[in-house]
Amino acid sequence: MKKNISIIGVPMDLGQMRRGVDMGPSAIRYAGVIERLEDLGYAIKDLGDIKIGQAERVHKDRDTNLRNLKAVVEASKTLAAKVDDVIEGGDFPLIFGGDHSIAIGTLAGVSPHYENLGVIWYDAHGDLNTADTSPSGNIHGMPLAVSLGLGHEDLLDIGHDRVKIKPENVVLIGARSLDEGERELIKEKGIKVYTMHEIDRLGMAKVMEDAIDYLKEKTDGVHLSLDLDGLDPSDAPGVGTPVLGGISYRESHLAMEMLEESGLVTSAEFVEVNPILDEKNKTATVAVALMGSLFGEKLL
Ligand code: B3U
Ligand code: MN
Ligand code: MN
Repeated sequence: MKKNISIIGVPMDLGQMRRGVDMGPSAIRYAGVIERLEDLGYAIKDLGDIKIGQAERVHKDRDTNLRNLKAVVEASKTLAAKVDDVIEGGDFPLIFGGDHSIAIGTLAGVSPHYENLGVIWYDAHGDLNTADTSPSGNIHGMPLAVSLGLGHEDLLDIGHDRVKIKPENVVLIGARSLDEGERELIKEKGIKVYTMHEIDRLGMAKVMEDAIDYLKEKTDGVHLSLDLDGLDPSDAPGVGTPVLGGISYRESHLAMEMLEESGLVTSAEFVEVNPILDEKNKTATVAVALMGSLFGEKLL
C-alpha cells in the first residue's frame, strides 16, 4: 500500500548568502508537484511553510563564525517537530527547501524513528564542514557533519540525540567540490562517496546498484537529501553554488527510478532551488520531475 505524503515547505535562506532560495518551496509548488503526485495515486497533505526568522545583523562581539546561527537553530527545531509528527502519523515526509541547512532539522525529526537510518546525500558538495573547517561560515555547508554529531553545540542539541546518523550509513553521490577538512573527514570516518569520477567511470546504473546494496544491508530506513546543485548547472541553473560537470537530468531520473524500485526511501527533501537565479522555473520543474520518478512515475 502506498503511503500518504505530507509536504512541508521550509523557506530558509539563512544558511548561505544568496537571497531567493527562500522562494524555493513556492517555485516547486508552482511547478505542479501536488497534481503530479496525486496523479500517481497518492493522497497529499500540504502542511504549508514553516516560519523562518530574520537574518542577523553582523555583531562584532558574537562568539561564532556561523552566520545566522540562532535563527537556523530555531527553524530547525520547528522543522524537526513537524517531521516527527508526520512520521508519527504514518505519512511519508517530503520537504522542500530552502537552503541545505534545513537537513539539520529534517534529520533530527526523522532519525529517532529508526535504529539505523541511512542517508543518500545527492550533492556537488560534501556539506561536511564544521565551524573549524568551513571556508565560508555558511551553515548550508555543514548539515551532514552536524547530523554525524560534529559541529557547533547549538546545532547538535536539536532533536533527541546528538548523533543522528552513523558514518557507515551515509552515501554521497555527485561530489565534485570538497574542502580540505571535508576530505579528511571522509577518510577518517570511511564515508562512502561516489564522486563524479565514479559516476563517469561506472555509470549511474552501477553506482545506484552499489549504493542500494550497501544501504539495504544495514539500514531500516533511508532519507534522500537531494541538493539540486548535484545536477549539472545546464540542467539545474537555479542554484546558489553551481559546479560544472554535474549529474545529468537523465542520470538523475535513472537514480530516482532505481530508488523507487528498491523501496528503500522513507523520507526525502529537495533543496537549494533558487527561482531568482533560475531560467523560467526550470530547476523547480526538474525537481518535480525527479519526484515523479522517485514516487513511481513510469514511461510505459
Ligand atoms: N563547501 C563550501 C561551499 C558549499 C557548500 N555547500 C554549498 N556550497 N552549496 C562551504 O561553504 O562550506
Ligand atoms: Mn548541499
Ligand atoms: Mn551543494
